[in-house]
Amino acid sequence: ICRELQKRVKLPQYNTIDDAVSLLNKSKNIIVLTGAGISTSLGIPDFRSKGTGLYSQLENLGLSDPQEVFDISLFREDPSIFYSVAKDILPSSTKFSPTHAFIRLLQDKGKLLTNFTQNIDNLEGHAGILPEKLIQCHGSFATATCIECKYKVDCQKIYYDLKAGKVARCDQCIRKIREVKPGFKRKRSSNGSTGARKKRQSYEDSTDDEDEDIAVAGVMKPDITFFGEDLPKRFHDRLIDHDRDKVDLVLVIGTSLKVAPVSEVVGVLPRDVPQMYISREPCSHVDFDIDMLGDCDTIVTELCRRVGWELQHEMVREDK
Ligand code: CNA
Repeated sequence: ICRELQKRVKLPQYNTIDDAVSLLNKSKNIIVLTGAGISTSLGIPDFRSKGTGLYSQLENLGLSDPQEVFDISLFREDPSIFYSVAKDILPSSTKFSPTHAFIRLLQDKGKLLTNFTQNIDNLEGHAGILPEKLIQCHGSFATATCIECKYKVDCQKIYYDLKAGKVARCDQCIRKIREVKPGFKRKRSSNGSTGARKKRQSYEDSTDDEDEDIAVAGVMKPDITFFGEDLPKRFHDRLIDHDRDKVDLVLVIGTSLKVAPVSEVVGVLPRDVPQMYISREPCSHVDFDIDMLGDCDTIVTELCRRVGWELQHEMVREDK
């Protein structure tokens, strides 16, 4: 989308939280652009928050640039780096945050044009955002594909490997390897469990035939977009061909807007469409009309209160 990019100029008529409330009230086609900040209240770390973000935790992996964890060439070389980190982002429950519930509320009020999410935790679906209103710009953990034979599985199939930080291997590759080895027999390990199960505990340490088969089988890669990979075609099609002429308000929540091309979304939308930003830290490289800095769950709850909408969520305290 770079070709379409323009430097945004602030609209002088929108400044205050009252302006934000009136914009929410009158808008009918809102683009909500979200990032990792909307899931941190659930215990899922973001990338760049100092101290708690994943990048702060990656120094001990000896990476010169923490983004390398999501670099496709490095994944092909050594998938264990990604697998050692993925378990932290993969949600262990279907719980969603008050901010997810707020986006759902916009949908229920008929105001949500599209939720462009950079998140890969798949929690928008659990919050009830309709697939036709959701663009998962960086894919998600919902499915995984073998990097060798392209065999696709539901991520539930590799969930235990993901959660254990173990590199998941492709079942279809393993089957094929065994088909060409007719003498192969499944072995029992000394503790009575099958060799395959033993592999799940530690294929790296094992030396038996079965474990060697598994270790050379293709690696499963969750269908998230790594640096160096194209974004889904739907992202561009929806933004340029569908949303650009309809949008009447842009709401950016919980993202540092540092990852292109999603960071460029704000620059390709019509200049007269107001844009608001909700996050803990200011976003110095974009001129939003209204910046609301702080915890996003608190801010959306307050916005709902002022608009007169009831935001129902177990984490939202009702002050009478
Ligand atoms: P980021 O660069 O880490 O930025 C997150 C932003 O959210 C920062 O500006 C924080 O200050 C802010 N923030 C954190 N917590 C809150 C909060 N409670 N309230 C308000 N603001 C908060 O992450 P981005 O999303 O900008 O970067 C895009 C990457 C992150 C995408 O490629 C994702 O796939 C990737 N990611 C996703 C997840 C997830 O799916 N939950 C987790 C970690 C990383």
